[in-house]
Amino acid sequence: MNEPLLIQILTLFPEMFEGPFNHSILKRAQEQRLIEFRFVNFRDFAYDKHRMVDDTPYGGGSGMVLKPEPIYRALQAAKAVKPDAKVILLTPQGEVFKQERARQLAAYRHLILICGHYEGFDERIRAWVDLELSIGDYVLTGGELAAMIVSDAVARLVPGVLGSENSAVHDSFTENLLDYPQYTRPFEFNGMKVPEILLSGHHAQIEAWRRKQALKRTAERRPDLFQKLVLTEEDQRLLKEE
Ligand code: 6GU
Repeated sequence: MNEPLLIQILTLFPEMFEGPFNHSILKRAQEQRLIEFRFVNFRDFAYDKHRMVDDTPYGGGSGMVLKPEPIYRALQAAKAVKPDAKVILLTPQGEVFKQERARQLAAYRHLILICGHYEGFDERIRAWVDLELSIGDYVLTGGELAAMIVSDAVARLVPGVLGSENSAVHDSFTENLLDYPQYTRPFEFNGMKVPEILLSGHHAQIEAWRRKQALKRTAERRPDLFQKLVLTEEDQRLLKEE
């Protein structure tokens, strides 16, 4: 039995993670010991009598800045749990998180995610991390939601977390490609019918139809992804059909 992927999350708000991490696939993955989450509250590493984790910015200005010492100590404690951690800081200034990075992170045995909060953090924290990640071009109140998203995307790529039928092999085939349209019963609903091809039983034709729909949908909705695709001759033929 493999050791689980350990994801340690440094946060002032560990309770925020209770909902997302304790349901459905992430819950089962923890029960199966495929992944393990641990929370380190860096307030526990603030040793002054008020357990201060933030302070006013040097140079003036509004808002509070996370202090370096509690995060440094929490990080040392987290690293001691298991060697070879990849330390990741969640910040809107980081690399935009993509599937390719998720796949790379799923190969690690130990990830440490640091959630910034409030208005910002002391710049010196940056020196202790291997990677900075942002989940997109918008501003969140803190790194917690971003850490949940990164954790979820990485966890589902750990072997055994998903059923074999929806495996990561499928992902790598379809990366940069939007999903094809899916249908289930009933055949007709509110006058809208399921495409006949899906009832034909012709597996090769169904696969070709799905591939074509996925390609067309990607071209229309996400030209940025479409231009990254390496199209086969068959793909080019499908795109030229009616
Ligand atoms: Cl990682 N943190 C915050 N606060 N806002 C974000 C983000 C992270 N990624 C996108 N927006």
